[in-house]
Amino acid sequence: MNEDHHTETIAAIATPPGRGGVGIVRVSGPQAAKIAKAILKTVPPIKTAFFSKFYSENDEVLDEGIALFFQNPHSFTGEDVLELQGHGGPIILDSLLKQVIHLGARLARPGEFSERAFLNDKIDLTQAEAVADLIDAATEQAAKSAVRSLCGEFSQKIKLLVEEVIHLRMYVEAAIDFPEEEIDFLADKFIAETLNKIIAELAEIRKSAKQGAILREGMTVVIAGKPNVGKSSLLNALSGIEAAIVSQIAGTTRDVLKEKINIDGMPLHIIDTAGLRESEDVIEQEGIKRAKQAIAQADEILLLMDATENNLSINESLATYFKGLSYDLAKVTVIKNKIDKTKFTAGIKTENDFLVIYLSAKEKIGLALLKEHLKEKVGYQAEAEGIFMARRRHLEALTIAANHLQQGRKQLTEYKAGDFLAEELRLTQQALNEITGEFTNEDLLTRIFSSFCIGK
Ligand SMILES: Nc1nc2c(ncn2[C@@H]2O[C@H](COP(=O)(O)OP(=O)(O)OP(=O)(O)O)[C@@H](O)[C@H]2O)c(=O)[nH]1
Ligand SMILES: [Mg+2]
Repeated sequence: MNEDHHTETIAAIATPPGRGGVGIVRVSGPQAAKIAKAILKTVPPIKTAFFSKFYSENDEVLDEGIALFFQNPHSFTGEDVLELQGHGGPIILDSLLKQVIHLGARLARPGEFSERAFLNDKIDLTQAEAVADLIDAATEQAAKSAVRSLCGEFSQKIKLLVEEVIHLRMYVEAAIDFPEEEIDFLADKFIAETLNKIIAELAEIRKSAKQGAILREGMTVVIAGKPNVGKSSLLNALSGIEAAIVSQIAGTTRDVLKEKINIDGMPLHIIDTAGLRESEDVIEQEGIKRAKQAIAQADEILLLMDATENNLSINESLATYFKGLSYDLAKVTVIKNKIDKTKFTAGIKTENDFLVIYLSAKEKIGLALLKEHLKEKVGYQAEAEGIFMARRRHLEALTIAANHLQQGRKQLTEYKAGDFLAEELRLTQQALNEITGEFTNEDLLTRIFSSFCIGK
């Protein structure tokens, strides 16, 4: 972070653009009091609604309204903060902002108020992210979980876990310092038990965080398979609109098509792709290349097959169509489509260790089964309490932490290697600290805060 940030005073219009009853200009930094004095002719009493005229530099009245002054460190950013609540017209607010900038503030970057709050230890990173998530929340449940994160529920859980990891790490490191006692020390049940307890707690947190991420971002479900099996028909059936072109010509879809759907409040991004086959057509080749990229990045993969045909087995199909692709087999659900033209009825079966759903995209038979399956697979619970808003970045850090703990357990139980266990615990701690921002690089901070809106 550039150190100047702390000495510069920043300002922005904090209310949305357009007309409204009230419009707010927010100012934060060491010059806030001086700016208040120029615009209001006095510094308002701290944390008190102060009705006043807002003056321009030539003593013209720009507007009148409520001014609020917060003195550092007792403000959102931890700095002196001035809020001018005037009337919500774009021209008035612009001229007020211009005046504030003329008096020595500069325009805030997106998320800069939250960034300062973070840098001044008023909030941690998950809380700062929750501010943005709350503003962006698209459903009531998403908003509720963002509030939980904002109030620090998520961070608190992470911090407690970090405490436990540190405690265990110190215990193990103490053992390493006395090598002659190490063997016995590692056989000590306390270490194994504590480690298992931490692993179980982390698993719980991951479950809740995953729910939060599902709500916030929506999982990506890719429909893939050879041409003409009904991929685009399935996208249309799930989204309820004729989003994709359907035809009996193999190779109809070339682009990657994305539709956002909602199953009982669970957002999902459904992606239709070009049929996978060897093709001489350059456009189709490009479509297939993009289809493969989508498959590699998918959270869930629906391998679509034509139930009226019976040439390739599931394993052969995967080997043929997903050749050269890296994907997780656990993500794959097989769909046998077009059952209306067969003797099959809608249903879910297990075949060769794969879940297979029989349905008809065209006749809309068995779609409810697929939707239920997706909810279950993603682990979505519409009524779950205690979910906190989480982002992909948090899930990734939690996964890294979990992997280090597993490695640590292996070092302990299989190799009796205390020093390696200690190292795994250190890496676990580091991954967890990245979530709250105790240990975070600057790039990440810039990325996070620049996605915020201005005035936050
Ligand atoms: N009878 C029947 N026909 C279907 C069903 N689903 C799709 N079709 C038909 O199968 C043909 C191909 O459907 P699409 O949805 O275009 O197939 P696709 O997999 O997207 O094909 P490409 O984009 O070429 O890869 C069309 O004629 C559809 O009407 C189904 O459930 N039953
Ligand atoms: Mg298609």
